[in-house]
Amino acid sequence: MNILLINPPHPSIGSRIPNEHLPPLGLLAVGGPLIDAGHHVELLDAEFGPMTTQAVAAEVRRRAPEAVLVGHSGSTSGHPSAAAITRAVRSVCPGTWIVYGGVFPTFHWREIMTEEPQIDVIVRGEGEETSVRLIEAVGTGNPLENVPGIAFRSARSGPGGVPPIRDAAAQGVLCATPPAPVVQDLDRHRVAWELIDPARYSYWGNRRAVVVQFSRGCPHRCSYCGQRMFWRRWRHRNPAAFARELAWLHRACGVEVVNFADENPTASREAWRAFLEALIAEKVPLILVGSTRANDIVRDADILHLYRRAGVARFLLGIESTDGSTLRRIRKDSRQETDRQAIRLLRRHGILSMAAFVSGFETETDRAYWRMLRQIVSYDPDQIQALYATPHRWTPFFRSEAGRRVIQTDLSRWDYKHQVLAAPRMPPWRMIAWVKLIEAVVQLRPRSLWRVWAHRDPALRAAMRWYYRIGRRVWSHEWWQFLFRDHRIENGPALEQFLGRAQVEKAEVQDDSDRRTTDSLSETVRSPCGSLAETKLAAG
Ligand code: B12
Ligand code: SF4
Repeated sequence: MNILLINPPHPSIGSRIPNEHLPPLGLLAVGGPLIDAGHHVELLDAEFGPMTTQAVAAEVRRRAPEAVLVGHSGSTSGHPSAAAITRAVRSVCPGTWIVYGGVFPTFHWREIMTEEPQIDVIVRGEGEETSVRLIEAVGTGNPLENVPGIAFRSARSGPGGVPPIRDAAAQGVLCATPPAPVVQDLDRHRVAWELIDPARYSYWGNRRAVVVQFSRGCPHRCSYCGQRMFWRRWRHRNPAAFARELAWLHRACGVEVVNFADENPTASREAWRAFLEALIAEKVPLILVGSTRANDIVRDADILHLYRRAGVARFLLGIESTDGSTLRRIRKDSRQETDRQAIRLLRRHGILSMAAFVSGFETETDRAYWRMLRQIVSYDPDQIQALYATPHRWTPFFRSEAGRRVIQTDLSRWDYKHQVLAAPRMPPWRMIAWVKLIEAVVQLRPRSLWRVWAHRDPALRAAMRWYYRIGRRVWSHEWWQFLFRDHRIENGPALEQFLGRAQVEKAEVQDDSDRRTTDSLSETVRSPCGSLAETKLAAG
């Protein structure tokens, strides 16, 4: 089959301010198995330009694929753009199958299938195996009911006396098959690197870059985190094979920077250490950047030299809050002292630390922000990233905030860089003023500036200058957006009214012995779609 993968342009600061793009790993991960199954696959990356919706539609018409597969990693805030593209594609290619996948559609399939009749199928969960089964069924005319992990409209009506759920366009019965199993062996499927021109993608100050995944998921249970709910179980790739792939990316494609997509690449000390040693043995001068937990850095104090030798240049640490009771409430499973120590250890080993903190978890008061500012300065990270608490429907945090008012109803602004929930004791202007003040103080204090000039590693000095250049633009852009672009509403809907009911109950049933998340994707449907009504439909 002729398949076109489309990466829609994302409106957020992360995509638009730096004039650099990273390859859409999610789509490439889906593309590899499809190519290996014998299909002809191409990629249209509309982030470049960015392409307008009309230009994307014209390009799709020109290429005339039999199926387009759309998805974006920045998935909640990317949804409006993805949906607009599917509408435009349908208007120019009435016969093309339109398939949509990713994290947000996985948990909002019911609403999306109802509101966007042009979308034929939503792939729920990981895309590698489901896409191959789906495209095979589409190509051979086999019933879609037999493909686990999808939602679609069936022409068939509900079984014996059960009222079917009909979509808005009344094209058929809305159907969801049982969840697909997680991809057990991450080495079984390959990423379709051949679909990109590596020279177009860069990061870290115009260095050729890719996104990769050593592991999926996370064994921890932070209440606000949607990612662990999506991937369900922590798994990792074969460390040696993964190191070989990175070395190949360097030697064959000229890749210099590797950005880890992992939620928690260091969850297993043994596996991570094996990877570091294998990569060191490959002798490739790669720059590795990623995110991990402060606890793991402290745990690995004795092997941090291996991190550095393998090329780790920066780790983002999700500090989230500097308040002990908030950390416990959001189940961060971390302590202030650990966060502080991790930053010190990284510095000692010549690795930059980026501390991410989140506004909106505590009762926002001037006193709380003042305390946060002093604490972050005392942590002394090299870089900080300020985010706003953004409730995903598939998290316990969403459930606990279900009655809170939404002040931002434009989903494209749900990108962690905009306040979306009302704070009972603080107006939005004061919240952004505190957030911007904290960013400015932490980045502009003499000690930070001194490091930019005097850090012993010239490569890290250059990387820090790059971050300051972007940061300066983002900082002023966010003020500009706040003052002149964003439309906040005062008496907005309650969270649950806006996004639908929480979908977290089953996901929270965990086996604490190994912290293996049960099937969070089964929120709605466990039985085949023929018996939809037997199941408890959590949403809508
Ligand atoms: C690397 C990264 C970035 C990079 C690069 C993005 C890129 N080009 O890939 C940068 C720094 C630019 C970035 C920016 C942003 N990011 Co970001 N980013 C990530 C990160 C760490 C990895 C993304 C990734 O490659 N994942 C691995 C791939 C394999 O997973 P996947 O994309 O979900 O794809 C799988 C399935 O979802 C499915 N699938 C996906 N698409 C499709 C499509 C079809 C048709 C099918 C069938 C299946 C399918 O199959 C794939 C394989 O199983 C994730 C966290 C994470 N671990 O995912 C955050 C993450 C995606 N980012 C996030 C956000 C919020 C943003 C920003 C909005 C931040 C900002 N304010 O600027 C922007 C958005 C712009 C953008 N370009 O994405 C959030 C999204 C939250 C949400 N659910 O909405 C995440 C999940 C972080 C988090 N912890 O919450 N990001
Ligand atoms: S440690 Fe990070 S990835 Fe893991 S559950 Fe917490 S926020 Fe999510």
